[in-house]
Amino acid sequence: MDVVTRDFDAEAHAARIREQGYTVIEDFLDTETVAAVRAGLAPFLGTHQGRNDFEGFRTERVYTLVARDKVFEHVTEEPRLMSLLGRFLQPGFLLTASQAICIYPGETAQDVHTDDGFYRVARPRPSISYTVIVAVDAFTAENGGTEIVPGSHLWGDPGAPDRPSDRAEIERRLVPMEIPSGAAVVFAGALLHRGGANRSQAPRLAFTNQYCEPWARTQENFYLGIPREQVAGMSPRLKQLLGYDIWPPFMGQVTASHPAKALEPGWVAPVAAQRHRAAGADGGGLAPVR
Ligand SMILES: O=C(O)CCC(=O)C(=O)O
Repeated sequence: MDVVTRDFDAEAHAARIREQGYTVIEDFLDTETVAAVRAGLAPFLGTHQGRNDFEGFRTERVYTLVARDKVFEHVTEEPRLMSLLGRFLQPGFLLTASQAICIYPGETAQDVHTDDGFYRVARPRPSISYTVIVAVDAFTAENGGTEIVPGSHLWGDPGAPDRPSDRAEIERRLVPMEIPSGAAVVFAGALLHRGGANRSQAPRLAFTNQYCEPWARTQENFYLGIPREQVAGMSPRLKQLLGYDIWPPFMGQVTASHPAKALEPGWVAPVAAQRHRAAGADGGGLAPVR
C-alpha cells in the first residue's frame, strides 16, 4: 500500500529523505499519545545518567524503550513509519535501537556523528539504518533539539573531496530541528547530526527508534534484553522487528529451526533438547528438530 493514512504522503517524505537526508512528520503523535509516552516513561526516569560525553553527563537515557510500556510497542510499529521506512530498507527490517533521551539544562552539544557509522562500509553508500527521533517536549534551538547537516548523507568518508574537512565548517552547516511536541524527525543513518546543547531552563525529553537492514547486526541485543514471554505477547510485526524472523534463506535460524518457535510455551533450545534425547532420557536417539 502506498499511502497508509489519509493526508500522509509517504512518497513526498521519502523524496525529502533522498534529497536532504531527513523529513519531519509534524503530526506523528497526538496529544493523548504524548501523554501516554510521558506516563509510560515516568517510572524509569531518574534512574540512569549518561556515563560519557556522548551519552551526555547531563542526559538521561532509558534503553530498550520498546519493552517499557504498550505505548512504545505501538509507536515502534506505527503504520505510516513502516510504510516510509519500507521505501528504504528491505522487507523484514529490524529495530536496532530504542531509547528515551532526556537532555537536562546545562548539557553540552554532542559530537557530530552518524548513526550507521559503525557499519564499516565505504561511503557514499545507501544508509544501512534509519533514525526516528520524536519530540516529546517541543524542540527549540535552545533546549537541545536535534541538529542535522542537510545533504550530508550523500557525502563520502572523511577526506573525500565532497566533504568539508574542517570540523568548524561542518558545525556551521548544522540546522536545529525546531518542531512541536509529538512531531518526529526521520533521517538517514548516514546523515551527520547531534543532540544540541540545552541552554534553556527545562529538560528536553525525546525518544528515538532506529531501524536497520534485516541482515545487519543490531545495536541493542533485544533477544537478551526483552524476556521471551513478553515478546510472545507482542504483535507479529513487532516480533519481526525484534528479530524473531528469518532473512531468507536462513539468516537468523536457531539450530535449523525458525526463531519464532522460541516464543512458544515450553520451548527448549534445540541443543538442550537434543542433548537430552541423545542421552537417552526419553527413550534414546536423536529426534528431528521441529
Ligand atoms: O537526542 C538527540 O537529539 C540526538 C541524540 C543522538 O544523536 C544520539 O545519541 O546518537
